[in-house]
Amino acid sequence: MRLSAYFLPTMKETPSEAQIMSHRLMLRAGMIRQSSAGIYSWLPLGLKVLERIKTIVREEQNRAGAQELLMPTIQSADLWQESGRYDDYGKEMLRITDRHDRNMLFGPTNEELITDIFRQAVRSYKNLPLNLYHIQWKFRDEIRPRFGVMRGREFLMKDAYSFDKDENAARISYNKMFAAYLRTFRRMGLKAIPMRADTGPIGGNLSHEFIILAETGESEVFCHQDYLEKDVAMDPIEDPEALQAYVDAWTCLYAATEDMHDASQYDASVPKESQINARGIEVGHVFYFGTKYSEAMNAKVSLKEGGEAAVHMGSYGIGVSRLVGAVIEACHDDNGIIWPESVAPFDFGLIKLKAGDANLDTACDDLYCKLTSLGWDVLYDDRDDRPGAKFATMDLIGLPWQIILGPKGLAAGKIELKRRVTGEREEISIEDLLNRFGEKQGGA
Ligand code: 5CA
Repeated sequence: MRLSAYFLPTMKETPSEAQIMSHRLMLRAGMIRQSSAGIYSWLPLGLKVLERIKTIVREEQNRAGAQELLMPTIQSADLWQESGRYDDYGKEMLRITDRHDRNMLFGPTNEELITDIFRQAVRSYKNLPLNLYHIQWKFRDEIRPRFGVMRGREFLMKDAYSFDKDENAARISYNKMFAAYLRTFRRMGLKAIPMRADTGPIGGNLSHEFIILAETGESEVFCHQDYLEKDVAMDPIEDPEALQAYVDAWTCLYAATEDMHDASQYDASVPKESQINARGIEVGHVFYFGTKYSEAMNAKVSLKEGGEAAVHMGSYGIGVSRLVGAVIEACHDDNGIIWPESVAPFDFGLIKLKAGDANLDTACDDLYCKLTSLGWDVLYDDRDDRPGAKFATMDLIGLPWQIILGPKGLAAGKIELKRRVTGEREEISIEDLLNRFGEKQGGA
């Protein structure tokens, strides 16, 4: 993409309404614009990051055996009346009436709708286990939307729902999602810690929040410092016992959110020097709630041993749009964003230092074409602007690699390659650059 033609409305000034770094940087880097409180438009650069995060989430859900579908944003109130949550959900639910005066709502979550889809189609234990997910916009009329996309009113969520014949089988589904979540966040360059958590309006008694430690996080959390070094298994673990052992190894240390923090257990079981009391961002939340919805909504399957029983369910959320902010909170410096390669909106920023130099134009255009044809996504700053302004824009938008090419370098056959995360610079020939990066490899 040529920057001269790209819609990238960056801002030099720090927007006064933004209190935390990720919100400021998303506005300044031209990623989002607020349309009303807690509701945002995603501009091209922001949308690219959102899409890359979605892709990682989707790949890991599929790898864990979940199947993607797409449910609507607008739901009928009837199903929520059946589960009893229509009244319980209170003012956070955006209620709508259609032209026939029917009660509708903008979905804050989808337990009811998915249970309805399930009960219409599945009657037998033979069709289990089943895990269905979608990546869809949600609306929650938060009292205090803030911090940009971190606590929005409209936000993008991945929500998965598992159906199993009994509690043991449901535990396997829970564990699979648990392991998939660790992999998902790791692929985005994040260190997420699973913490025992309250279940709130979703219900149930087994639940973990996945938390990224950050000073600006909204949750107060407590954990053993060994979590900071713990390894994530990147390959799915198929054997249920091995999977349970893996989850146990992750949860045997103490980690809990404020709501669940049991001071005596923490103080007794974790040596003082290993205790971390910090703030964090909740990027995912998994729940096992048994038959709460299946009983209320009569979602039953026939059993092998005869008779029938309500299915055991869990739900598994990832804050997809929140993650864009969370990655920035974890990866930035004074000059701007520092994207991990896996979620960066472009792989390279190519800076042409001078406009109106025919040789330089040809060399830059040629390098841009070559990198692009090798599969790399390149943002080519071909504008007629000061070098200082170009450097500042590239640092602000945080692409992993900057390639800087000017008339002097070209005469010596060299480009400058800068790595955004370390600031390291090196001079190499165009040929060496192309050999070093080669073709872009896809996937994990
Ligand atoms: N039905 C369950 C699991 S699918 C559920 O709704 N869980 S949740 O309420 O914990 O939300 C899932 C994830 O969505 C959270 O972990 C968080 O990362 C994200 N999220 C929740 N509320 C917001 C919000 N107001 N703005 C941005 N992201 C949010």
